[in-house]
Amino acid sequence: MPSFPGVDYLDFDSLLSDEEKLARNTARQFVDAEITPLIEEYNRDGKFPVQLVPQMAELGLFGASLKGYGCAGMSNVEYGLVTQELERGDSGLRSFVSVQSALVMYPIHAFGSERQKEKWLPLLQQGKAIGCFGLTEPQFGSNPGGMLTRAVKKGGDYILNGEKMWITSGSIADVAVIWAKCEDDVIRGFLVEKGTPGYKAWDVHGKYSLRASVTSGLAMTDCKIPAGNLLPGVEGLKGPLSCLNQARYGIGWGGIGAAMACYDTALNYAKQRKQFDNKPIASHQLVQEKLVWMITEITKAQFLALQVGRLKDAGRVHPSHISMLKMNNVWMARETARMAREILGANGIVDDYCVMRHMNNLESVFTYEGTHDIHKLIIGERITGIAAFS
Ligand code: TGC
Ligand code: FAD
Repeated sequence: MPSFPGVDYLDFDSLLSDEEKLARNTARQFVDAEITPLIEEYNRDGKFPVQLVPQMAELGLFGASLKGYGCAGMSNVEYGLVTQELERGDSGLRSFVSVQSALVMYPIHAFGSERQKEKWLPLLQQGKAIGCFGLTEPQFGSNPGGMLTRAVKKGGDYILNGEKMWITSGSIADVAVIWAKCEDDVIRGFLVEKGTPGYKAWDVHGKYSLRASVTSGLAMTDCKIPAGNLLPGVEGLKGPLSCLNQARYGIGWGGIGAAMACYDTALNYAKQRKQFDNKPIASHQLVQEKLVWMITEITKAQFLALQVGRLKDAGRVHPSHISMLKMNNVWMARETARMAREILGANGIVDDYCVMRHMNNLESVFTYEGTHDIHKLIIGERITGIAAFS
């Protein structure tokens, strides 16, 4: 049995099926046994625990909500509960799984040729190949439609030139899903394999956030890609944005996991730490106020995630619903981590406890996959009909 007790103030579990609870508990057990004991060391050293990849594959965590090609075929709610648990361990581990599943396997599954699917999906599912997703560029983050990366058709090949930045798993990836503008100015996706002449990856150093995750830059200089590596099933910005819907959904659940870890740590600490008349700090109203805020927001976030998951499983979700989930739950987790840090006092700043690691990680999560404010604007457009991006 997993050692983490969960956070369930309003009998959330009663809304889950046995299969959903099993998926969550399996991931919970994996996190408690394999991630929690080593994550502080890997975070301190700035290393991704790559040795966990085969175990994650064995548990069916890669491409978990896809069907066929060896994938687990989980429901969206099951997949969400898995990403919740992974992020309770560390946002970097959840990032790895999100990228592999939602940003690499999903586009190949949804938009790839049968040959591309048969070649890559089993390898990616088994963790024998690692993938990355190159959309962001040094000058184009929130506005990926402005990208400068170009793909020019030459005989039976495409020639790619450009640079991608802030790419999770970039330098360890065997295959990169690269989004580039073609001669007709339409964005298309390409599979670029490690070792292709003219393709280079390097790591970003000096990160205070997501230290247990690989973040890279990618450069393509006259990089020749066979035309068979073009993803034939999609054209335009809706290609990469469809992938982001899948990843943002998992992140919305992930925020709950990071918040649960911080709340649980702060609650236990507050009950044990004594100040003034040998009383636990949990006996003070100002400390209780923080703990109550946390559990209330975690509880609201759970119901939001479950409803978005149920809509997604029913085929009724809109991207702006997923924006609300990502925006609210990551904000909630970031605030929870900061409050937990306060409750731990000086102990909150060292890695004997998980809270400052989560707090720092959540700065990246707040920014990637659409910043908090970009999601506000997506929801704003949905309710007013007016786009306010530019
Ligand atoms: P816009 O004109 O609104 O749309 C262009 C076309 O795309 C369609 N579309 C979508 N399709 C599917 N899903 C969505 N969520 C979609 N949103 C829009 C739209 O219907 C249109 O289709 P069509 O057929 O008419 O052409 O595009 P815009 O240029 O105005 O941009 C809108 C905006 C700002 C919302 C979008 O660019 C955006 O979401 N920006 C944020 C960028 C972002 O999230 N980047 C993430 C990079 S990947 C990453 O961070 C990975 S971190 C991974 C990890 O480690 O976990
Ligand atoms: P900018 O777009 O420059 O935004 C800066 C600020 O301006 C933000 O606060 C933003 O909200 C605000 N802003 C921008 N436009 C508007 C507007 N219209 N109205 C109001 N405010 C606005 N990308 C990938 O493609 N693949 C990956 O695997 C990947 N992994 C990442 C991993 C990490 C650790 C990080 C930190 C980032 C990753 N990214 C990845 C990139 C990420 O998606 C971008 O950082 C994000 O989209 C924001 O872009 P930017 O950093 O260029 O910020």
